[in-house]
Amino acid sequence: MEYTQFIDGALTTNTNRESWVNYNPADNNPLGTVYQANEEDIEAAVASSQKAFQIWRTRTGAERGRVLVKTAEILRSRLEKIALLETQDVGKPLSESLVVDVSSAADALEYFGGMAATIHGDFVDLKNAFGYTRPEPLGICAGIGAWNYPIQIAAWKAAPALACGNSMIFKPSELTPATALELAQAFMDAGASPGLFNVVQGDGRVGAMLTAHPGIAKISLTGSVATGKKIFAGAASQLKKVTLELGGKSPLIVFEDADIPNAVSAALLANFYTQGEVCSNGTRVFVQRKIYDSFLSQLRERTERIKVGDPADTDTQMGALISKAHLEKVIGFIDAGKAAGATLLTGGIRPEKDFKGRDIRFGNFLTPTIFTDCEDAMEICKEEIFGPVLCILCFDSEEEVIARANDSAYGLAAGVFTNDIKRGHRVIHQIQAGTCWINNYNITPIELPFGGYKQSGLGRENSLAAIQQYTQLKSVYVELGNVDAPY
Ligand code: TXE
Repeated sequence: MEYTQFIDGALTTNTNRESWVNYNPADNNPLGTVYQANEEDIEAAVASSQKAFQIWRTRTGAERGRVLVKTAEILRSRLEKIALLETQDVGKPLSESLVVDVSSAADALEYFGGMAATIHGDFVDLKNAFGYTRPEPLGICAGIGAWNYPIQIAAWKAAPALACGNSMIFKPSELTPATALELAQAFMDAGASPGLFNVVQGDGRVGAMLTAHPGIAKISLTGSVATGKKIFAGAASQLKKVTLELGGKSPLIVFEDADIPNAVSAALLANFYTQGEVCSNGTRVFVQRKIYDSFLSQLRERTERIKVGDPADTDTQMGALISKAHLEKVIGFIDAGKAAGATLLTGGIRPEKDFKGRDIRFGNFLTPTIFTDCEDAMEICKEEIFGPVLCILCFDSEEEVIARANDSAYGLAAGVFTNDIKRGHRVIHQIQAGTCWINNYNITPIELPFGGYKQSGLGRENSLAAIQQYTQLKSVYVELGNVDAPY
């Protein structure tokens, strides 16, 4: 397989570029070669995107919406193929990619496709005059993606951008080049103009080229806080608009009156789904002292039942981490946790056989890990690990847990489990986080905004809030009388 650029409606064939091998995390066998976009590719992508933008901006919202909805239909018709590509690229179980990744991408296209015709301004009656506003497109928007949800991230950026009349150049993570190309092809098959959604491959250097390019009006990143800060700084010289969906170390708070089986389910999903490689994960699980022992015994028992193994087997519940380097990084955090005095209750093992006895020693596998005897100041409780590592912490009072939950530079997400309706809302209103759940976790319907407070990002994806991220507002005053001048 050759992962090249997708520019002006087709895959490019020029492969005399810097390149690297793309590996399957499940066995580290090569899947193909990725070709890094060069300056020439970036210029071609910008020229093609500009041409498409000039056509697309004249389309009505209804016309734009039809293309987005058709693209969603095409993605759904190719669900099995794209889900398998995602599983091979990311290492996530097919049982996830068949249910979440492609569907969430299609949901975004349908949601913003349906909204496109309703994007309008306001009318204001004034004294002997009137005013109106126009939400206008920005131009070429660049999307830069992370490796944990490649096609979902690409669609969560492309759908609102295109619904608002922009064109997009998207750069997937250098570790997951495959499914952005599938989305590009689906747009073409849905009747989009060539260049409306271009894909360039590459690492941070290509991302930096997109950020610096004067022909690109906006950057939308999904990635780490460190990268978000680099892009924010790079965009500053041109006051370029940015949306930043970054990392987190989010609290999941379980009060003594919570439904414990449900709270345990949420803690498992918030730490081990997609091998724990989810930015909004609730990796600091705060449990009220009275139920701590019963919660922990149920959590441990169910964690040790999780089926770790071949991601391509639909019975598998947890697959392989994205790369050897990332696996080593996560193991480094586990070693640091032990050295700091936390107790490794279960997990943290590199299994040689999976739950069906298959040899998985060549893949990036790690058994789901729980640390107890944690302290808030420990590195494993402060830093984002981005792997299957759960830190459980005990608390006594509501005031105490709110203060501890907020004691973080991050502010992406938060969850609260309680059957006291007043307490649930009272607590969640005091948590400094942008994306919150009461009695569930990590449910992200397109209808709700997704994004963080503090260093977890800027702006929002999904919901009506995304429209403001991809338009600029013009106000127009219309005089019905004369100009009243004192001169
Ligand atoms: O991020 P990286 P990764 C976060 C998650 C974790 C990280 C893991 O919390 O911290 O992403 O993903 C490009 N200029 N989220 O390792 O390294 C790079 O090529 C421009 C949060 O991929 O930051 C890649 O395409 N671009 C998220 C992208 O940035 C640059 C959900 C991200 O790379 C660049 C998923 C530069 N200087 C993961 N350097 C959320 N909040 O939704 C790198 N890139």
